[in-house]
Formats: sequence, C-alpha cells, structure tokens
Amino acid sequence: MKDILTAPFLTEMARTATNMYRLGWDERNAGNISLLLDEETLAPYLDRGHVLREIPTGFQAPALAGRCFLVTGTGKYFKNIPDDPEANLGIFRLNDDGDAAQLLWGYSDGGSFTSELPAHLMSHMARLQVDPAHRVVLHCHPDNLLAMTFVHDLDERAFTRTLWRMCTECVMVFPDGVGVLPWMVCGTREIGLATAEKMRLSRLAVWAHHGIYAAGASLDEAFGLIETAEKGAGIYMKIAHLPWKQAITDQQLRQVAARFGLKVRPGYLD
Ligand code: 2HA
Ligand code: ZN
Repeated sequence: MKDILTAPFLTEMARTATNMYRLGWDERNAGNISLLLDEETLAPYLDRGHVLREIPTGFQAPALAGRCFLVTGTGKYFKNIPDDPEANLGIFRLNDDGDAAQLLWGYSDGGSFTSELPAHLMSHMARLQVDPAHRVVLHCHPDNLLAMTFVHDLDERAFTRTLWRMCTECVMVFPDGVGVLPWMVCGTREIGLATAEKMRLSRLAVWAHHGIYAAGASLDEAFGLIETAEKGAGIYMKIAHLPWKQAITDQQLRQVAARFGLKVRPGYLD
C-alpha cells in the first residue's frame, strides 16, 4: 500500500482547508468538507475491508451505501488539518444499509465525522442525480455572504440576481444561481433535506445568518464557487448603502450568457 499521507486527495483537502481558513471562512471549528472517493482512487492507499470501527450516522442514505468518503471531523479546526490530518479527517465507507460509517482511516483521537453529515450526504445524493461527475460538498462561514443575509431579501431569485450584478464573473461561474434557506437549526436532518432540495437546482445554497454550501466535481470547483459568490457579496456590502451611478443590466447579463453559452437558471433573467 502507498502512504496515504501522500495521496493527492488528502493533500488537496488539507490545502483547500488551509486556504479557506486563511480567507477567514472557517473560524474555530467552523466549516466542513466531504469528498466522495472512487474505488480506484482509494485502492492504492487503503483496504476497504479493514474497518477500524463503525459509527452510526443517525439517518439513512441508501443511495450512497458502499461509497467511501473523506470527511472533516466534528469539532476540529481547519487550521490544524495540515499538521495532523489523521486526527482531523476521516475516511469511511458507508455500510450496506447506508446508515453507519465504517471507519477505514483517521479520527485517530476517537473522534467522528462532522455534525453536518446529514446535509453533506443528502447533498451528495441530490447532486449525483443531476451530475454524475459530482464529488465534493463544502461548507463554511464567509463574512460577506453572511452579512448579506441580514440586509438583503432572502428570496433566492432576488439574491442570485444581486450577486450576478456585482461582478461579470458571477453569472459565468454560477449561472445555476444560489439557493437560499431561511435560518434553521444546523446539524439536523431537516436542514440536510432542505439543503439537498436546493442542491437539485444550484450548486450553491446559502444558510441565512450561518454560511454557505457548495457542491462540485472537484475541491477547486466547489471552492471557486464560494470564492466568486463571496466576491460578489463583498462588492454588495461595499456599495449597497451608496448611491449607484450605473450597474450591470439584465440585457448585459443576457449578452454574457449568450456569448459563453451559459445555462442560466430559467426565469432568472426574464
Ligand atoms: O462544523 O460549521 O455548521 C461546524 C459548522 C456547523
Ligand atoms: Zn457552519
């Protein structure tokens, strides 16, 4: 077996968490990441039959039975991941009933997966239905997106359109828009279901007064989605209270969509 600490999926996870921490998106134990690992990716590093312990998840995810995930640990700090990946991260196989994690590596101090596992696994299920290349779910607490949920309408069409108008790249990076949930108790099955429902239509879901979820085929894609939405939210928070002299128009957004062949969320530019 190869040394798992050299596995690209592990080093990239640590690098992503570090970048998120440095950007201020993951204070203390904030945020969580889950990465769906294909069998051939994992095989050189771990024996899927060697289970260290089994941790019930408290909910059913039958569509993901037998699949393997790399997931951040509950209560762990993103800033510490590069120094001790084995304590702060875990790799598990979801059992055949899809309701328990069979730990294969990590959580070495007796820990467990993130408290937000329901939102992660339910989002993975929703995204895989619409995108077979889907692999990653990211959650974090970026300042400007959070701030925006206090001063902007939470209607997701309005929220999306505002972000699109804040910089030209926004509609290009997330033409599928941003889902928005009202404030809900985090870590629950309910918020997991509501997040997954949003993820059917867009790869971004904002949790009002809490943070954001992103999904993608890679860590870079999910990270880039949040980075771009947070950029838009930052511009908004800088200018929302100032008189505007000019702005990007709907007609200009439609021109961008036509030029780059974007599949813009239906009804959002009409
Ligand atoms: O894991 O961000 O939403 C800490 C959180 C909970
Ligand atoms: Zn959170």
